[in-house]
Amino acid sequence: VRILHTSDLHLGHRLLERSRIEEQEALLEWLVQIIRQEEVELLIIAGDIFDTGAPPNAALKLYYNFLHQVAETECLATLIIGGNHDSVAALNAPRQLLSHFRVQVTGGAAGTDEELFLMRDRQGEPSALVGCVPFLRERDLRTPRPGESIEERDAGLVAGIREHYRLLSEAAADRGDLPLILCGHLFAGGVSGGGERDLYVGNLGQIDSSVFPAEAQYVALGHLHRAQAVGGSSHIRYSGSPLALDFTDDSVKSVTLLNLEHRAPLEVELFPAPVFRRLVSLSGSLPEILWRLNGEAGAGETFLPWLDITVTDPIPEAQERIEEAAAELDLEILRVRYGRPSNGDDSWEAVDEQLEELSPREVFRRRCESRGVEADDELQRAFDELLLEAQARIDAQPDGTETE
Ligand SMILES: [Mn+2]
Repeated sequence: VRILHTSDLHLGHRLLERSRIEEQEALLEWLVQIIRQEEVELLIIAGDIFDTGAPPNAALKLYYNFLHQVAETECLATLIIGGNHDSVAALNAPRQLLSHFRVQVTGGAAGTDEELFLMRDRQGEPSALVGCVPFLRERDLRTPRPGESIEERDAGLVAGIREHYRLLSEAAADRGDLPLILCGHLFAGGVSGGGERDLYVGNLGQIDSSVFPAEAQYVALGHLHRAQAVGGSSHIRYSGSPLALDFTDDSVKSVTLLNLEHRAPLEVELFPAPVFRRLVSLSGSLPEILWRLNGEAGAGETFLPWLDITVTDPIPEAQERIEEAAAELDLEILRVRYGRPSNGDDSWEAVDEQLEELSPREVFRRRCESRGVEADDELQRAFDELLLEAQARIDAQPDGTETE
C-alpha cells in the first residue's frame, strides 16, 4: 500500500490576526499533485484538520474542495481523525456524505469496530487494517474521582490510552492476517515544532511509544508540528505540520510517503513541502535590523515573506524607520516590538510589551507575583484547567472577525 501521511493542517489558522487561507489553498493544491504524481492509495490526515472547532467558511470551503479533488484521483481511501483543535461534532457532521467520496472521518472516540478501517486494494481484496484513533479526551478515557491526586489522574489517563490501542490491535488480530497501521493524535515523546497547545491539564497524559502494540507496522501520528520518528523506532512517526504555524517553528516541513507491504520492511520517505511564505523573526539593534531587512526581501516567492521583529535598543522612532525601509521591499512587517538582548536561549524581557504578546499563563504568573501569592503546582494546574475549558469555549464560537 502506498501511503501519504500528514497532519496538523490547521485550516483557518491566523498568525498575528493575518489569514493563512491563501497559503493553505496553495498547500492543498500541492498535496493533490503529490497524490497523483506518487500514485498514493491511502491518505491519512492525523488530526488538527481545522484550527478551531468552529472554522470560518473559507476554511470549510478549502476542506471540501480538497476532499473533492482527492476523490478525483486514483487514491483509494482518505482517513481523517480529529485532533485536539477539532470539534468532534463538527468533523463528524458530514461523515456519511463524505463516505461516498471514499473518505472516512473519525472525529472522536468511537469504539473499536468503528475505529478499525479495512483497506481494500484495486481488485477489492483486503490489503491492510487501519486503527483510526482520534485525540482521546479525558472523558473518553476515565471518570474522575473526587479527591484523587494528580499522579492518580495522570496514571488513569495513560492507562486509558494504552488500553484503547491494545483493544484495537486485538480486534485487528481477530480480523485475520493483514498489516496493521495505527493513527493517533497525542503526545508520545518527541520535540515540539511551534504552535502546539497542551492536550491535557498541566501536561498530564504524556505517554511513550510503548503504548503502541508491537503488531503495528506503522504508527501515523499527529500533534507535534515537527516531523520526526519517536521512541527510537523508525515506524512510529509524526508527519509534522506541512506549513509552519508559528514564527518559532524552524523545522523543515514535509509530508511522509510510505510503502507498506505485508511482512516486508517499511519504506519511509520524507517529501519536502514547498515554503509558500517565509516566516522570519529578526532580533537586533535598529541598524542591524535595517541592514538585514534587505536580505529578507522576497524574490519570486509565491507570497511575500512575513516578519516578526524585535528591536533591542529602544529608540522611539524604530517602528517608523523599519516600516519606511520595508515599504521599498518585497516583504511585510507583521509586528515590531522592543526587547532587551536575549540573555539566554530565546528568553527576552520586553521593554514595551503588549498584553497580546504574553501567554495567558505568563499573565497569571505575573498577577500572582504582584499580589504576593505563590503560584505553586496546584494553583497553576487549577488555572490550566480553567484555561483549557475557556479555550474550548472560545473555539466553539463562530469567529466573528472572519470576513473571507
Ligand atoms: Mn496541531
